[in-house]
Amino acid sequence: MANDQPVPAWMEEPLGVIDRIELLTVSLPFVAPFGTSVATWSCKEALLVRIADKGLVAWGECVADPDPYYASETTTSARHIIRDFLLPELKPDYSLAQLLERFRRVRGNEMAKAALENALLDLLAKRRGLPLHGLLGFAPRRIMSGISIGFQDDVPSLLAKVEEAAASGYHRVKMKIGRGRDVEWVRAVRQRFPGLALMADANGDYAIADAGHLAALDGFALTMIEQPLSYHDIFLHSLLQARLITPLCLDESIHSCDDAEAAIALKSCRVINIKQGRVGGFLEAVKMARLCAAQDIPAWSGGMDETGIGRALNIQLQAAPGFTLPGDTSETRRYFHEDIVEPPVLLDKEGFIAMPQGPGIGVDVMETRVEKYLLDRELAREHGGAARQKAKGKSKK
Ligand code: OSB
Ligand code: MG
Repeated sequence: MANDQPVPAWMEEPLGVIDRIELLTVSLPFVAPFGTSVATWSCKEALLVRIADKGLVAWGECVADPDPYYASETTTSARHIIRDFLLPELKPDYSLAQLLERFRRVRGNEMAKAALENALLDLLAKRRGLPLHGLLGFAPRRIMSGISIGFQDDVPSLLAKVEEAAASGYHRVKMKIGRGRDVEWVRAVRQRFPGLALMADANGDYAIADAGHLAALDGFALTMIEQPLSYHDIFLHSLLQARLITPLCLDESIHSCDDAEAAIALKSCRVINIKQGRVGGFLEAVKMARLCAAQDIPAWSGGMDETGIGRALNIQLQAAPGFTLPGDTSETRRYFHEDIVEPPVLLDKEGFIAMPQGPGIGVDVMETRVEKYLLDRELAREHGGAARQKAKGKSKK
């Protein structure tokens, strides 16, 4: 790894022959639509990487949406990148470190890379019978919880959602904001919940010309404003941060540790939302958290409304040093009536979330439920057999 950390032995051992790799797309209906300034999603469509190897089954989840509204990658582009550019690099004599080095040739496409890297990490951890946090050498700990509340039709509905979240014990509440749905909505929540740890996420809805307008949010003691400006901007955020008292947090703009370093050096933000899927995987996310800690930048683990596979990974990740703030890790029932893993994520009496102790991601994938929500299944790699064969194509859409 970087930041001058010693490379662990398991990263340098050959990956060996892997029996079978499949790419599956599932679509799980949400309990309620999730509205943001960029899109409203009513189900979670996710690309899953399933690795079957000598009796073990390992999983990765790509955080891309089916559309390019939050980020440029999609479930379909990630499938293409994994199948046609990343999997061909996978050779039995390569170690994970060597493979990741090969992946650098593929520019961008962090979500695709993360899905495959994370599935391989799950496999490596399961081969050793260790939970992911244990593979990385981190002590288990219960993690803080946070909730991201999407747009609601009116202020009373928003207040009801916030009330419910506060009563459930979430350690902080995030509300979505956007043009025309900002100052008055935040004011209403703050007036009703004066002591609540509250933040707002704009998903890039504003321009630097809105700085004066955004300064009105300084009156509400928000813990931070997430990604007010464009999804690919770092510099203009530094101009905005200089004009606001409220700390800014970057989400969409950060794809790598280099981006984080640039943002910190430019004072574009005082907090970073680390989404392992957006930064190219678990290992880059661990590095980024370490970088943030070294620079006194609080960081937290974001979410992408993942199924239980990605959510489990986000929980394992928060054993790493540097995740000092509550993130977007919420209870399963917030998202799905039925998830594809067991057990579901639950808050304890103090609002914390336990870290699963089982091998790898630490939760069990219910394959009958994967089948139930399956849109597409493709055999991408089979040892000694034909690769790239369409094994199943259901169209439910
Ligand atoms: O901007 O953090 C975001 C969900 C999907 C895409 C982008 C974002 C979000 C969330 C919810 O805010 C995070 C979660 O609950 O997993
Ligand atoms: Mg965000």
